[in-house]
Amino acid sequence: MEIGAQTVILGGSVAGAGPFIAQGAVVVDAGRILWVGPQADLPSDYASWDMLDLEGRLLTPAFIDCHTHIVHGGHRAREFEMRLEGASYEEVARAGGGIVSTVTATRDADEDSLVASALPRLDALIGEGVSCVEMKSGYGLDREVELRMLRAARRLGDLRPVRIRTSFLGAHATPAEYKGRDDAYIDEVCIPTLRAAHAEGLVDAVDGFCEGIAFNTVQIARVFDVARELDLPVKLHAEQLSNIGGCALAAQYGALSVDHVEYATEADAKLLAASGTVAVLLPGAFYAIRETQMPPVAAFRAHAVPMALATDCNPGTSPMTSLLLAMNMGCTLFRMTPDEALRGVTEHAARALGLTDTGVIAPGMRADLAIWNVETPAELAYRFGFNPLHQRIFGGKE
Ligand code: DI6
Ligand code: FE
Repeated sequence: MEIGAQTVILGGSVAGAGPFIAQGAVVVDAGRILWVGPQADLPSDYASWDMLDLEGRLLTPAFIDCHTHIVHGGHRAREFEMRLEGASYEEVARAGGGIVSTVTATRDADEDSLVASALPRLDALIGEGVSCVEMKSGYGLDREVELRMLRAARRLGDLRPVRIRTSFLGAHATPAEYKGRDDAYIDEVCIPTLRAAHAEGLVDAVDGFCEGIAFNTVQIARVFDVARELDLPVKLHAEQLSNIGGCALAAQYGALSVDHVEYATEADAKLLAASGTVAVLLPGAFYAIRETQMPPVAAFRAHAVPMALATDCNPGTSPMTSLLLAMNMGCTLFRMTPDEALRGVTEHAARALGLTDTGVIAPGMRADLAIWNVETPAELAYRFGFNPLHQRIFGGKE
């Protein structure tokens, strides 16, 4: 199916435009959505425009993967085997594996090979209707390689029709050369590198890993203070393995999102609701490390905390490149509804990135759309290991 600059999409159902529309129409003009509603109400002015017939298919906003570490060197299949032999994620990390082993592999990779190794992962996401991918640094942990990762992320956006948002994650782990000197790492490397990356236009948001095996709230706050000074939004890996106050800190800084949040409490949910922070649930990591603590989905729901879903695509705890699978896991493992899962990879994922022009089908929004070989939104979350994408539309183009 061809799509012209001025096109009316009709003949199927539409989700992600407010209430589900069983027989809907969407008018696209120059890459933007001009009109959406029931087909029966379509204004006659558009009668002469190009038509794209859904032939009964479902139209949704294109998907957004709002949390990935897709740029990285190497893989950690050996660590996977170690965990199968009984080691925990924390034990592997303390034994010099974990994040730090990917740091070695990433430092050994030049920019071209970082781009080349990330491309198939990015293509897998795009092949499932993804129009926007967040990518973090955090496996360089020195100035040169953190910048290299962010430059590679930007280049990926030039190589493919996809929007890239970058997050600076210098506060991901302390590298071997600073072992035992976490504060010195934050002050001497992380913060100056953030300033340099920002000066080069490489940073859309600032992230951190707030955890017993990573950084405490005082250290993260020092990084967030610099983000504030640079007028950059913040987000935080919080409450993944324990609760050390990450959500409360993030809420205090008006964070776009807190991510993982298995160990968040109802009190955290209240704070997040008040600060308008999105809870990004990452069921791939939950599954891969066989976590048993469930994120407080009922509390998030009760307090109207928006929930997003993402792949957390990374070589250690979530070597996953499927948002459709994340949707299924969000429902099966976390008891989200299929409707919450769909909003989690569209509307709320956009919000977790601070994007206001995508993620919903509404007049004025970018025409980032996905057409699926299914009849109902629930089918997207229900199957797993199956890709029903028919066509992806990015900024009004196929
Ligand atoms: N939490 C995660 O799940 C990833 N990073 C983080 O802060 C794991 C990263 C890794 O193990 O390489
Ligand atoms: Fe992560």
